[in-house]
Amino acid sequence: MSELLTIGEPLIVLKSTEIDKKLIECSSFNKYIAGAELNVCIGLKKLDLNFKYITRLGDDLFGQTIYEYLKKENFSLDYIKILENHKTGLYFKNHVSKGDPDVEYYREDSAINYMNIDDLSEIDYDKFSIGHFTGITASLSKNCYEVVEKLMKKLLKESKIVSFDPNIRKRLWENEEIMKKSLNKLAKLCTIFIPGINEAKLLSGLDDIEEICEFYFSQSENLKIIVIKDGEKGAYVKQRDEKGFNVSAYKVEKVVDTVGAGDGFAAGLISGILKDLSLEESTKRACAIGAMAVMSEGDNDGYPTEQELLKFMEGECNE
Ligand code: KDG
Repeated sequence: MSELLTIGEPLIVLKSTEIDKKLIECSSFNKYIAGAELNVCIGLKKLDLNFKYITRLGDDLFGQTIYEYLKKENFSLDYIKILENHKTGLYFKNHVSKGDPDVEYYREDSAINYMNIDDLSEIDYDKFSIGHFTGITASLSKNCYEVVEKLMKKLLKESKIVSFDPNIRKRLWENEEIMKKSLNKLAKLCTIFIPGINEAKLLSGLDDIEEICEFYFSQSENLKIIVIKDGEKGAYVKQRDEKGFNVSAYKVEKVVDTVGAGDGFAAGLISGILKDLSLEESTKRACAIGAMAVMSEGDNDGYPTEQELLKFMEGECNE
């Protein structure tokens, strides 16, 4: 069966229990597990799909928490290592009733930053049909950028599907210029590009959606599909040399937490591809999981099982 390969930094997130308070005023927090690519894996796990997650954890309490979780959830531990005397990434976020929360990261020098391209020699690429990457991992350090770039190049060379979500976190980059240049460079190494609409505008410097697609298709022959996420509006899908189409969003009763919705979207899209569904059907699954994700607390708690997903997609009418 086809399988996904991804790499990323797992994090502990401490989320405030108090609503609409600034982080500095918050005194009570709940603990969750997060991390963009780990969220995608959790999404695929819930859907009973196969993947392998490459990462490094510190040998601290947070690393242990994440390792125990991965073991309990039956993750393959083949490419997961605990590094002695290293730290695991941590972040805080507040609880907002509208918009995106404030976040504060403690992840400089965490275990994953000590990975380098030599660590990739142990990977058996044959069994993977898709690789998924985000700009978050690439932003963490020079080592992490090189590892992501190398993996993307390797999978491309092996004619695999390579999806890339720029997942912009400005504060993780040295400056905006470096961020744009680096993310646009990585976008050349993917076959499916999955930016949010505002990310696509910022990275391309363009406003019009067709011009944005043209910009990315013309900068790389590798790129076959662009799926642009547009929150409440759904997504715009464009295949090279074909007419683009829109996929509507699913109705969200109440937004509880927006973080992790994009990873849910990616998990939905990838799940459709792994199941050999059409691009339209895969994007519908993506929109549905994105909608389900924003209706619950943690970064990945709202992700559905296959049954829950199908029920939601049948029950909800597209807006
Ligand atoms: O996409 C969701 C992620 O942003 C979240 O789970 C934590 O990886 C994370 C980050 O760096 O913000």
